[in-house]
Amino acid sequence: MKKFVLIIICYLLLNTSFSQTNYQPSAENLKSRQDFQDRKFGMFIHWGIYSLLGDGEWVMNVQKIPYDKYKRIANAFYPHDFNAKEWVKIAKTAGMKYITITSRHHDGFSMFDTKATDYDVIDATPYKKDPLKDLAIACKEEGLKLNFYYSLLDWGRKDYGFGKKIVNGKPEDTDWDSYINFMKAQLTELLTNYGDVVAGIWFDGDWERKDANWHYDEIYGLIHRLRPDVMIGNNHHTDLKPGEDYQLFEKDLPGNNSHGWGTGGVSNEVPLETCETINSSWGFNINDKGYKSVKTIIQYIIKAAGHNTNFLLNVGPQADGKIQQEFADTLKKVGEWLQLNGESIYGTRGNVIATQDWGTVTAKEKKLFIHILKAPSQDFILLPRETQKVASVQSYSSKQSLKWKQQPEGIFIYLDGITFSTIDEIIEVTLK
Ligand code: JFZ
Repeated sequence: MKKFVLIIICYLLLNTSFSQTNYQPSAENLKSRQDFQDRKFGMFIHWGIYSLLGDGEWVMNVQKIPYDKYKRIANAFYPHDFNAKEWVKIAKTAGMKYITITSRHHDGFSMFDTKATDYDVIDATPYKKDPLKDLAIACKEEGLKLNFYYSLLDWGRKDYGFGKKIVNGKPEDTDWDSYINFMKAQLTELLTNYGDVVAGIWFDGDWERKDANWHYDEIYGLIHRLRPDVMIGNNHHTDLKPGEDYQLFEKDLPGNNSHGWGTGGVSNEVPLETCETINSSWGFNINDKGYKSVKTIIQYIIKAAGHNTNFLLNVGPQADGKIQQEFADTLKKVGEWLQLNGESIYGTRGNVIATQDWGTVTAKEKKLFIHILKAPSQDFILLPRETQKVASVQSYSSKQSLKWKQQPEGIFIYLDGITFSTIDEIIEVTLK
């Protein structure tokens, strides 16, 4: 009897401590959050069998390709030019400190070795190797962290029941529990087979069925039980849910909601991340020539940092495994800028002042980095409400001292003699 009571107590304890409703992040998790914020800039990778069709990761849905036909392309997936070390080198040269890659997108195809389905890179392609394994090893070697994008939405599986009506939190006439269990099995694999280089799970697809019961309590609980340090993010475009460790934004700076997708507020409890495409597509698109300029990308990194937000820049590699040259060239130039100016980005925190017409500010210890992205109309700038006393002000590039005065309304910095660089003129303020 005593034994029985003990078992019951243990069971209750276990269950309550992993319930996500009153989720308290572990010490390891809090450490991961700091580390994540220090890393600032990451590479997003959308890569799957859809890459073969060169029309983005939504091709099956957009071109209305029946699932049974779409599945056949897996047999042609053989990325003979894939080299994880090359990808990591491109990311590292760009100054990126982590990678987030699609482990399974909405087409439901698993780009990793999974026992939970045969519709995966090992069983369904002639390649028969796990690219995520190689990537994990290469990231580990080079000091990058690896996050897995994981789609909740699945266009093909019967138990998901794409298009079915949701009744009482479940799609009608399907085995929803089976789908939830399938995801749990896969997430367990992703969190146990790739080592401690894995730092986060990036969920997507929730928005497809807002009224479904996704069993987040169990799913998030499972992740935190297996790996308390792993950060959970979810691209659901609403308020942060219990158990989530970072908040995701898509093609937008937090709070702007410029495309009207975001209905939630911006959390001030957890790290933030926003993602954007390097051209106009996530998955490889052979016709997409909308390449973003080096300037646009660098200024995005800066604005995001000023918003206390990480920037996740996407590339969609080709089906042969190559990241196209146009992307690599741009990334190299971004990396050259970060080589010179990374001190004003990595390890900093933002939200020092509200974004100004001329730019933004990042901060680290006793330093403020003023990023002037657009020459101001007057010959001075005002940093509102800085109460700490200033020790010195200088141009970051020339180290030339600048005149300043500190008044109740803020710090006035005079810009005489500054020639504005086209990307970012950095002014370094040292506080006492
Ligand atoms: C989602 C995916 O559908 C897309 O393929 C890509 O992976 C991106 C990073 O994330 O994109 C979305 C998700 C939701 C909306 C728009 C794009 N939405 O709610 O309008």
